[in-house]
Amino acid sequence: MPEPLRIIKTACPHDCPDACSILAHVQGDRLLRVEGSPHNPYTRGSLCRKVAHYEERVYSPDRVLYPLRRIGAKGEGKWERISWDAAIQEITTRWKGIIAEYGPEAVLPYSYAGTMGMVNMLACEGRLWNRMGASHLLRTICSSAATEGYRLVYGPMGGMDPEDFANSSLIIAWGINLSSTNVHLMPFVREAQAKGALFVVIDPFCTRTASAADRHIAVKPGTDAALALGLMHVLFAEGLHDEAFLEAHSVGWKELRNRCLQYTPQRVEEITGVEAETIVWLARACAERTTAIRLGYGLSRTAKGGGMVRAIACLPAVLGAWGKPGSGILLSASSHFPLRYAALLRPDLQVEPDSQSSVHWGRKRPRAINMNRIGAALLQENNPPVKSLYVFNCNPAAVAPHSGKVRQGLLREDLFTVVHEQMMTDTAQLADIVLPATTQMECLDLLTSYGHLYLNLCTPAIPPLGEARANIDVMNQLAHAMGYTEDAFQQDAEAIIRAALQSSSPIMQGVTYEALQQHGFMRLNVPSPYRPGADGHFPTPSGKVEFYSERAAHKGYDPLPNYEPPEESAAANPALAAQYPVNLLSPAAHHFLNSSFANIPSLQKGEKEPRIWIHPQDAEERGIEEGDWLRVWNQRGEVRLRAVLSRKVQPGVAWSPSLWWQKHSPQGSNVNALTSDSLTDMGGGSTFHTNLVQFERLDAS
Ligand SMILES: Nc1nc2c(c(=O)[nH]1)N[C@H]1C(S)=C(S)[C@@H](COP(=O)(O)OP(=O)(O)OC[C@H]3O[C@@H](n4cnc5c(=O)[nH]c(N)nc54)[C@H](O)[C@@H]3O)O[C@H]1N2
Ligand SMILES: Nc1nc2c(c(=O)[nH]1)N[C@H]1C(S)=C(S)[C@@H](COP(=O)(O)OP(=O)(O)OC[C@H]3O[C@@H](n4cnc5c(=O)[nH]c(N)nc54)[C@H](O)[C@@H]3O)O[C@H]1N2
Ligand SMILES: [Mo]
Repeated sequence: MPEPLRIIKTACPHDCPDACSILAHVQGDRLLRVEGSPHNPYTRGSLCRKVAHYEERVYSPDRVLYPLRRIGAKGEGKWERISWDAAIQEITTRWKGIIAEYGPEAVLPYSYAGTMGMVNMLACEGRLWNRMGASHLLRTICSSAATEGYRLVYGPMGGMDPEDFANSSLIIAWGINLSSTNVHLMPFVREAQAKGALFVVIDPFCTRTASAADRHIAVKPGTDAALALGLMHVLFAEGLHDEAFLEAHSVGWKELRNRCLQYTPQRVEEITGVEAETIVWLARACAERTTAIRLGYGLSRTAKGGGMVRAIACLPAVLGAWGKPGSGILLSASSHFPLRYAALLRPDLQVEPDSQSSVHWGRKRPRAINMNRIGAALLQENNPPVKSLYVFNCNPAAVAPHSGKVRQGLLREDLFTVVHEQMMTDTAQLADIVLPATTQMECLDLLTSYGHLYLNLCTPAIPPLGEARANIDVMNQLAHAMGYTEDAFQQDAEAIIRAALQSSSPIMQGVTYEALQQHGFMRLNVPSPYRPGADGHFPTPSGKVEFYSERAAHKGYDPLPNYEPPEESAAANPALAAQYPVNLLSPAAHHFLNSSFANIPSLQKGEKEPRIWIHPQDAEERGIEEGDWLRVWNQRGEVRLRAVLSRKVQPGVAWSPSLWWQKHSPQGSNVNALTSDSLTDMGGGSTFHTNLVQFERLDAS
């Protein structure tokens, strides 16, 4: 008798705004297939290309199934299998030695959002490391610039309900490639379009999303703040602003109006490459229609990315759009979820560094290390040096900028690196100890979302493969072996989820562990559609929308939104641009999720090869033809990419969907060999898209 088929309600915790509800089909211990849950009103039963065949990832030959200890040279790929007990013993013995000699800050946890589970991401970022007094990682690689820019204007206010986009008559996807990175919003865009809405995409590249839009506005990279100020110039000049709203609910709108005087459509055309007529047209359309802006994190990964987001974020307020049907802006929904975050992170476990060891570094709090500067930190920090790195939920060798430095740092003989991973990634390859991690099909977790208003419970569908363990279980074991006896380290995933759900907020009313188990997902207890900002209150210090910001002035920023060119651009550094004349963008690939899925053969087939889109004019100047292999380089490094000649990209701009693993890339380098580890204007964010390069045919030199 074959074992009966079971269907388990679970969800996708990968780093994506859509956080889909999933039905997992299981027979015995085997995951047969997954399908989107038809019951979730936002994700509506469909799954993206990447997750639709999740069984390929779960049973990938790259899965790490047992703890491994390095036996060859670093990076050589020679391992011996060891037991979990031996691994935990070895790691904690090394840590105790390092802590005795250098203090706990010589240990650095390094993680991002491989899973976005509240337990296996968030709880694992706090607890153990707080108790240890380890160095604190600033998790800035993705959203910190955008978050800071947005919050200067609105404070921590969640954006529009994505389901309300169906009620818009103008939708602007600004610096976001919805058809690849937020696919479940597209049906709502289509629904609006069917009712007569206009769909506009603002992106330097004609993406899949732009190809499906009514209008594509090809802005020059890094200039969107000027475009936003130009649009507001037209709104103010033509009296299309909502003066009653601005008077009652904002600070500094007249100062903003004065600032916008400098941004005439003609001047903005010169800066952005967008025709003055288009700017006037779009401003008027925004005023005439109910306008929803879906603002991407993508565009904020530029040197002035925080300022760009800040300027764009002002638009719906100038229009008086908040609280009206189908109107407003959505950058992130995260702030809508009022969980008890302290129950996850446990900041109360924090100890002062001094009390931990004889080594005194003169600080009250553990030192902070920006994750974008991991290469520099590994090579240069000496107060104390980073002696041990514990990596989970992240693949820094492939995803962090200026990867030449990152690799050099990871190759340090005296660095003790532990990588807890599902796959033998580029980073795991460089570890001293690799620990096997469960996938979401094998462990329990709770999910919020940065793109919608539903909580999901990830329920394990199958037992862990091999000896894989969930992050939280490993953290607890490490804590015990370190001799930490606090109750926190006795809590398993379920106990932590229950604690996080104990919120007094009315928005969480009825959302219990049992209810989540029963339904799989639950909407926050808010009206449908939910219209934040409708009460005219904004969670800033003044309670109003802040165009003029004292907080910004206090931090040393311009108190008003403004446009500045990135330092690494033709406008600011013509000498550098003469040497490296092309701005290379390396945004999300359709078939990969950052570097996740980039080892799955069927998805590699979709992405074909590491490629670069260049304009025919740039190709002709260099004698390049379609399909040629190119050498692409700058002062930071060099990569090989296959040329695609296309007018989808502007002259002087190139586009390379990311990220391939280093080990699958020609000469072992992906685009991050070229990207810069300098930080954004605010938020300490990454600047992947501010990246001047030169290229030639591979056989040209
Ligand atoms: N398929 C897929 N989905 C993903 C991901 C993935 O890797 N693959 N990654 C996930 C993660 S971690 C995140 S943070 C999100 C990111 O999702 P998005 O916010 O969509 O980020 P990107 O694709 O990096 O960039 C979006 C667009 O910004 C454009 N862009 C670059 N510079 C500028 C600029 O100066 N101005 C303007 N207007 N546009 C600019 C790029 O051309 C690109 O088309 O997606 C998530 N979803
Ligand atoms: N050039 C360029 N670089 C970029 C970007 C870009 O647009 N261009 N995008 C940037 C952005 S937006 C982001 S968010 C970062 C993302 O960078 P990362 O956070 O490193 O994301 P991934 O590459 O998806 O790698 C996540 C890893 O976590 C592992 N993992 C998943 N679940 C678990 C788990 O439960 N436990 C453990 N231990 N491991 C798990 C996966 O197998 C995977 O190897 O990359 C950044 N890098
Ligand atoms: Mo991200």
